[in-house]
Amino acid sequence: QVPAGDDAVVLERQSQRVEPPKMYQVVLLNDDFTPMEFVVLVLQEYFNKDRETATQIMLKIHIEGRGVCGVFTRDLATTKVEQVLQAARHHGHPLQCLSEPVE
Ligand code: NFA
Repeated sequence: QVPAGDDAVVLERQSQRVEPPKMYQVVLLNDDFTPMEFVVLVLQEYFNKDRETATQIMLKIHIEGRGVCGVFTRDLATTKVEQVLQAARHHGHPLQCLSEPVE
């Protein structure tokens, strides 16, 4: 039996705090112009993939049209999208990147 008072307040605060955050997947889209090597480098640089995994993800995007590069909290997913789009623009590639809620 939990007595009413400060303990109950603390328990209630904790039950609110431990809800897992909504997660967002960052997706790369295929296009006909961005070099395969650039996509592999992006996956290594911004998504911490090793070269083999990056190559597999790039080929999946190339074949299926899109692919998930990573899953993040909302702010980090937004930052990843901005970083990828800025790098692509900087190099003159039309590579597209977006984030969307998981599930
Ligand atoms: N389809 C691009 C090409 O043939 C490669 C690519 C893969 C682009 C994944 C974008 C995403 N050069």
